[in-house]
Amino acid sequence: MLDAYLKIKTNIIESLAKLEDIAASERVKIAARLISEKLNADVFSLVVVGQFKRGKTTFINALLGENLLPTAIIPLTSIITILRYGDKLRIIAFFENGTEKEIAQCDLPLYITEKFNPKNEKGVSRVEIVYPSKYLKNGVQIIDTPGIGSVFEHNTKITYEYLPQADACIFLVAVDPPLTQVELNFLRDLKNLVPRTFFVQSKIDTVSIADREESLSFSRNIIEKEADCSNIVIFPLSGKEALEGKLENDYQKVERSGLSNFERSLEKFLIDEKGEVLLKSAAEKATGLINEEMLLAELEEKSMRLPLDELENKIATFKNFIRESGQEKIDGERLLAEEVKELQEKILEEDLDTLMAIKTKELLEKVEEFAAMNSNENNARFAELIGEFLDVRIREIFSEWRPLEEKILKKHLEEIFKKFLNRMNKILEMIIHSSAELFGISYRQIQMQVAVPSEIEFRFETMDEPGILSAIIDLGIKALPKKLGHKLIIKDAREKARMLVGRHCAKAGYDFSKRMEKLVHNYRTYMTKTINSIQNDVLKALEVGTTSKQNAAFEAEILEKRLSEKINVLKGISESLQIPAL
Ligand SMILES: Nc1nc2c(ncn2[C@@H]2O[C@H](COP(=O)(O)OP(=O)(O)OP(=O)(O)O)[C@@H](O)[C@H]2O)c(=O)[nH]1
Ligand SMILES: [Mg+2]
Repeated sequence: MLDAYLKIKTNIIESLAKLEDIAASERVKIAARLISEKLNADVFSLVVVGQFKRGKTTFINALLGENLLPTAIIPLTSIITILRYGDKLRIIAFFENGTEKEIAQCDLPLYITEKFNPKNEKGVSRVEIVYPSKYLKNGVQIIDTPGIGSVFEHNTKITYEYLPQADACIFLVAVDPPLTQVELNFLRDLKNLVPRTFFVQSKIDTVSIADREESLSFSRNIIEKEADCSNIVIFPLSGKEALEGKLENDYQKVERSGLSNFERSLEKFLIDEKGEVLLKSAAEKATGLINEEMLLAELEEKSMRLPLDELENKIATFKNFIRESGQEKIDGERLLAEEVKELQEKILEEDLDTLMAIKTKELLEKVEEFAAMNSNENNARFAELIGEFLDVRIREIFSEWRPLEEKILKKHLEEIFKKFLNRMNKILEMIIHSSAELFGISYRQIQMQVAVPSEIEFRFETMDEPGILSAIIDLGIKALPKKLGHKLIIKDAREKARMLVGRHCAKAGYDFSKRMEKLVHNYRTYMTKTINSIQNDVLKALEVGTTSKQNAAFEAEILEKRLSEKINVLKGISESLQIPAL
């Protein structure tokens, strides 16, 4: 499985290793290693989600072909369980207090199930299973999540919190009952959080073919309406039968179970969409580096052949050109700073103002509703309940808003960075072009691909401080008559609601701005450093010519021979990097 993908990936990694070996420029060496490491460590998180008891864990076992994870009739999985590749089975539990512990397979249920670790009393933050499955070999991680919508609300929360890390989701719905309201709500959230979702209809072995068809078309209609799309594919399958089939080596059973059909689509997706983007960008970056190294080698070769006075003249012209391009760099950096400032002032601040106005109004209304529903409580309890209510709502407001705003800002930043990258690449192009022209060698395009916008890491990190509002009431209110007490408490709660929305907006604004500034600074520094280093590499290559002229003729001959060999090797690597269409 995924053979084509792996072959191309290995080829790129091997080409990069060869390049690293022969490159003269330290920067090219480092860049080649980084591309290779990234490609190697490439992690693609495929997260399996759905309402409780839809057969998620059974489905993962079926994909792996082994009864690895515990399943049950009662709501079971309670901890994020990450499966990744390794030579032999190893299970590591990570705890909330920062410690970790290797555990035996038979002990797995003690850590990841609601039954043996109720309300996560063991404080497990995640469990990682290293497992030698072909499926996990290409950097794909499969993640089992607790089911949503069961009586164990903390399970739903855990899954929601993990969703932003998903590269793609597999959403399991059942054949019976077909799509529920809980699932529909979940689907709405998924749309905003996960780039790609596969739909699986599980447990098809439990109903007749006619019922299966009816259920499938019911779910499809609803999902299509919700997703506003007319060609949703839902894979009907039986995880149970697929697993049995794999365990018994009965491949007809696996085929009948519907799993093979799903596996083929998943494989296609991992190659066509995930793989293609990833491999192409790595190959392009590698080709850029080869071109750079080739240019330097050709410049060296040329500089050795030119008479000294002519060479010195050309070096002086080139230095002059570098000085002139300095102003362009400064202009580009100024524009970048201005555009990011505008993003902060025009988008982020306006979004925060809107959020504050809408959410304050909404929250005040909800406080009134909540108060009316709890009018029978005594003052102390009433205050406590309202306090808790505000706590929960504030948390909800900002945890819903943050990822959405993050997406908006990221999109704008990507555009700004893209423009900056283009400007910087133009400067680089001029430098390269002028040196190639000056020395009469063929011009090769060299583009800075580093830190392209898709790699922008932009995650809002600050968490809410816990228990923002523990006491809303001062003790004196306890003794007042209920009506008056409630009135004062509501007044206090309304003020706190306003203050809290305001305070959280300000905090979010500050955090987002700081992170953006840091990103921009890193991006700009990296680009400028890269341009400077390329200029220096070119100059160094040219100066080889001046020093070689002081050497004995036979030494120069050896050097020239070595250079032309190197150019041939680089050409070979470049040719092997042509990626066939996947
Ligand atoms: N007949 C049949 N039963 C299945 C199938 N898949 C799962 N089951 C059964 O359904 C029950 C729940 O399966 P799990 O895989 O634990 O479900 P889950 O979605 O992981 O459940 P939670 O972790 O609690 O959310 C178990 O008793 C499974 O044996 C299937 O394809 N067919
Ligand atoms: Mg499960």
